[in-house]
Amino acid sequence: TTAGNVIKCKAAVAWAPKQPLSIEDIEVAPPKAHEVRVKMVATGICRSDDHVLSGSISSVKFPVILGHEGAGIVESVGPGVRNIKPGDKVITLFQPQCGECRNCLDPKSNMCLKSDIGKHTGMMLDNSSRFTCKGRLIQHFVHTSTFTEYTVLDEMAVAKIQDDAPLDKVCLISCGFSTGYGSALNTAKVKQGSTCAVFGLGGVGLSVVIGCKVAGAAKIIGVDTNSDKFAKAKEVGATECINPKHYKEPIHKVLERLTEGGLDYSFECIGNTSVMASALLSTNYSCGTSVIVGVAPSAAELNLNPMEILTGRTLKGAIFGGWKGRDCVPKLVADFMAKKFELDGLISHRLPLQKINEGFDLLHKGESLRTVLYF
Ligand code: COD
Ligand code: ZN
Ligand code: ZN
Repeated sequence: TTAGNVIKCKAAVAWAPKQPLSIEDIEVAPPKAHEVRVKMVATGICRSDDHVLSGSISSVKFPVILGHEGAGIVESVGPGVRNIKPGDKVITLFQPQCGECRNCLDPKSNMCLKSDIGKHTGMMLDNSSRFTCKGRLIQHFVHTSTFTEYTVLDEMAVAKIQDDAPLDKVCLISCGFSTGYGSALNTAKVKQGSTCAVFGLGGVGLSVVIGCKVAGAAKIIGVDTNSDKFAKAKEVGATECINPKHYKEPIHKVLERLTEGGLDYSFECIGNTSVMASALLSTNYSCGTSVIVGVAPSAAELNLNPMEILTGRTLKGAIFGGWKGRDCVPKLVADFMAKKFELDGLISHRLPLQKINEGFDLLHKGESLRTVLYF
């Protein structure tokens, strides 16, 4: 039995920014109080992992085990863990839910104050690490670290899911899918019969399209400067797609015409502040709602004429689609199992952990929607 003992296993370690990951033998300490050790089964590669690797999130300390879109099986639990036991299937939560802080207690918020996003302590809640490699301490990443055969998670960062869920698919519920889907359902609260536009048709944008479709939107317009993205967008629910490069006039004018006075909802899934402004302008001046989903460069600022809001528009945003992880992720998995939505269309590649650098190359080349790593 491995419970209570250090586990030696393989992990993809990021020793320094701007370098390929390196597959190493690491040691994973047993879980302490209110912690869970998980054998990873599948993990997606997300753009945020790449942002860290490229050095653009400078507060993350190295060496670190990245990865935050994971699903696995509980190997052992530390003292005090009540609702999770060895053998349970779980999804990792980079946006944790401690259940006790001011934001966890507010039904409108999912921004648990114990989250490590932005702070990047790189540690478990007790301020220590469970990973070592070649005698060196290795940092955790946003309470998850999924690019390893075994990881240790604080209980607040673990969602227990049903036993029959396919982990190689539902791992996407851990980040990319839920971020887009929740932006439509929770943040915008898209209504039946409404008109929507989704700017940026990558994996996150497609998940917004799926959310708009599930909400019963009448029009879902995909907007992308790369027309190669349109076929997949239509496959998952876009009713039409437009390429801003094909028009002389600004894209918000085109959308205003297509929707007779502006959209009910728009979503920016790129991380470009000028697109954020045009997404806002393309909504109805009085009753439109625009949601920021993409993460802009940290120094970027949004340029708006206040009159665009004064007339009644709403501008919103959310991390992780507004979902409270431990409460909502099991329900999202149940909805997937009940075929409310599909995830297959979002997975473009599957690779073993050993080929993780190929997965990042596919991301850089724009060839992948989501690469899922298996163990
Ligand atoms: N106009 C229209 N389309 C454009 C433009 C433009 N000016 N520029 C680029 N695009 C298109 C590209 O052709 C591409 O199809 C799409 O926009 C962007 O897609 P990807 O594949 O680069 O990005 P995704 O879908 O993987 O999404 C990642 C985001 C860009 C949304 C990124 O900001 C993100 O990961 N956001 C998640 C927010 C979050 O909560 N993160 C927290 C944990 S990760
Ligand atoms: Zn992510
Ligand atoms: Zn909390």
